[in-house]
Amino acid sequence: MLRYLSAGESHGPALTVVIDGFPSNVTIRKEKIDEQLRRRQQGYGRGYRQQIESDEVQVTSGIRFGKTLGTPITLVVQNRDFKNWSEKMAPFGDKPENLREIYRPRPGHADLAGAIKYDHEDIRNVLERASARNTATLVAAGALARQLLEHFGIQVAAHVVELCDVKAAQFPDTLEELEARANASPVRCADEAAAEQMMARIDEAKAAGDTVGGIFEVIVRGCPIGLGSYAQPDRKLDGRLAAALMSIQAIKGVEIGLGFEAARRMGSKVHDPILYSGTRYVRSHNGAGGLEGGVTNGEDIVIRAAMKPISTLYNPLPSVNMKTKEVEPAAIERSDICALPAASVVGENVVAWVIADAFLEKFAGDSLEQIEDAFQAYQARVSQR
Ligand code: EPS
Repeated sequence: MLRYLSAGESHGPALTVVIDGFPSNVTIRKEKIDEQLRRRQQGYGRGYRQQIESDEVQVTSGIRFGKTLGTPITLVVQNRDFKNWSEKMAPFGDKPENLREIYRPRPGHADLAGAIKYDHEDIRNVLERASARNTATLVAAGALARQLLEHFGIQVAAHVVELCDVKAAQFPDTLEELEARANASPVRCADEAAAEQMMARIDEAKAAGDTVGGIFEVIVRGCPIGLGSYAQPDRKLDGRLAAALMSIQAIKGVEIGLGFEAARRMGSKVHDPILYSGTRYVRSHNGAGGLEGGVTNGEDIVIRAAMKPISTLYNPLPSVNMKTKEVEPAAIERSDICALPAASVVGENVVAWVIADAFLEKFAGDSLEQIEDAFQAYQARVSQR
């Protein structure tokens, strides 16, 4: 129903995303897209590139006078750095004579497999598209989705819970407070003491020519009961969320609710007793993370993703020169030391996209008005159960 295709190289002219299936008459504010793009650019541990970029969306189709038309929406984010790469990334013409090509794949990156798969000699042809720069398009698309979700009272927030071996221990009581503290933290961690230690780990990694990863958590509040379905494996919302998060660069694991911890406990310590508040069904805790049978159960969706450390090491691991087959240190490309805070913002927006997709599947309609009718009719039915 809701789908997108993205395109663009990290140092090419621009990144583009074309969105199809977005309903008409949804109010979209450009500032809200730019705000998400700005949040994604921040975070302690980012490299020099973010000082060059100042991401801003350009809308080239599908929105008129601040409202969606129901037609494909095209979002473009320019790469300011392209002015420094225009010859090295030129779509036409000959290769410059002094071009520095890359032959030493970085362990952990798509370099080796990509160069073999697509028959490239210069690994730059791989890394340009494999780059996490493309996450700007995911965020721009997610920023549209969350403006639709906000209209129906659905909020999405994310925060960093672990970085390397440092764990956040203190969590604020309310989602608003959690969000405010994460937004104010250079590592997007709501526990200030842990955040200090996390920054120290990033400094240590930087000094050692190394990198660090970690874990972020995304929370979705206000989802109606019944998004997703158990009817087919590919309609299960937990699987769709996990796939979307795993498709973000460097994400190696996803868990929902108790996640792996559920495997270590007896069933009685995992599942959430069902209570009735007088107006609706509620749970005494939320080990399921808001999803049972691949369907939302009305509680908060709680989902965590683990990010591996960035694979460009300034103190590189051994690799092989693909031209000479000699063992040599892996190539060093300008990079970040830690992009976990940025990844948490990407995760937030990617989750918003998947929830919006499931929402539009359940409350199908070509315009916002038709979706509102379907949503209200369903809410009325749910209140009778
Ligand atoms: C990235 C390498 C770095 C990051 C980049 C992702 O870029 P550069 O090589 O130009 O310094 O800054 O991330 C972004 C540009 C971004 O906007 O997130 C990589 O190899 O994945």
